[in-house]
Amino acid sequence: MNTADYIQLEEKYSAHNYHPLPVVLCKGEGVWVEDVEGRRYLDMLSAYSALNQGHRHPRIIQTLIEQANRLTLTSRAFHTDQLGPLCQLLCEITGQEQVLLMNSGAEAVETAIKCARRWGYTKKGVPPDRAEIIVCANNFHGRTTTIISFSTEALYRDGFGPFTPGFKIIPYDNPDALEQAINKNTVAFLVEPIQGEAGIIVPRHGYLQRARVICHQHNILFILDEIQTGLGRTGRLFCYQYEDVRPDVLILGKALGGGCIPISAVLTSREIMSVFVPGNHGSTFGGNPLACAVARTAVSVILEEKLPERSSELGTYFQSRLKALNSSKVKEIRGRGLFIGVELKPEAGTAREYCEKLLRLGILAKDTHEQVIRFAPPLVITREEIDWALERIAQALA
Ligand code: IF1
Repeated sequence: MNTADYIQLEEKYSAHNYHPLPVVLCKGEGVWVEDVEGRRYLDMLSAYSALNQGHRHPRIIQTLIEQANRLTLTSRAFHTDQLGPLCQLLCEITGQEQVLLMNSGAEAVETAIKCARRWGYTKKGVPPDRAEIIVCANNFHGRTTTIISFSTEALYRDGFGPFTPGFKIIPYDNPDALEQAINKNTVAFLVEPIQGEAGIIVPRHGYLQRARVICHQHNILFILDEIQTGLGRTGRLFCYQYEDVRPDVLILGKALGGGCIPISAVLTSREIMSVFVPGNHGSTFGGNPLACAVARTAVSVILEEKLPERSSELGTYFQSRLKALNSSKVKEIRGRGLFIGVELKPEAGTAREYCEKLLRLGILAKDTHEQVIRFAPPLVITREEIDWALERIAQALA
């Protein structure tokens, strides 16, 4: 079968909830992937930052195989020798006290929402069923019915109601709006440190710090969704470290699974986590030993290979070289570390067209919001590989 055959098969038998670029991948190693025709591509999407360690990192695959040969799944009806060590490691690197493991990012966000609501009722004294959570316009936190209830993107919501109440939407990067939106029933502020799907929107420096202080003053939980920005992507282990603030509740996912297995986590204090008691929350696969083992190696690869530092250094280099292209097609280049958005001028055409051009030149990148090309390669990328990409990006933007 060739590219057209595989695409046709997907068209026929897979739901059409995506519009992938026309390439059929079958192999990956490091920053490179190969399609069924034997063509090679530099992956500059990294599965939306789930591949920070690159494709099939040897240490991660070794752990995967070893653990697969020992124990894969028990459910949480029993203890395992993998859950505790991972939770300990995650607490050590975040300064949090306890962890609740789930599978997907959306599930972890749901878990954080449930945590905040129950904290509001049991610790803050909010009257039953009145808890409110403040979120930002243009957020992306996942696709469950509750999470899309507070999305501002029609595409994610249309036809999926009725929606879950209890959310208040304010503009992003606006601490005054946060302060004004708070009332006695507010239990939390849920926010991305950089808005990814919205088009790599970097808030002004000091935003997180101010939001953190406001949350503290009003006794509401400051919840950071670092599912995409976390684990090295933006040039720090966690994006919040740019402002030296620690969230009350931290949500991780994506790269925690080392690019090969879904696993997500909610981290918080012992006090806040105590809202969860046996039976009131859980998941069959959450915290399974296979995912825990992989996550432990996934994190230690990030630390030992200094991937946040790499992201910072190479991200600065990549961004400055992109700016130096001085392309007349480009309106703005922004981002932090290797989390970069190139916004095209409306008259230059859509980002999708440029991603198709880049694909033909051997680069995988993905458009977001019509006009933004997102560049977020695995953090193991080298300067030479960035130079290789830049030549082709220059061609595409010429
Ligand atoms: C898709 C976007 C990125 C996330 C943040 C939670 C989740 C995500 C900050 C949910 C997931 C993914 C989902 C993926 C595409 C991708 C995405 F374009 F849709 F918005 F990365 F920018 N919080 N983002 O970015 O995590 O449940 O998916 O594990 O196709 O929906 P999940």
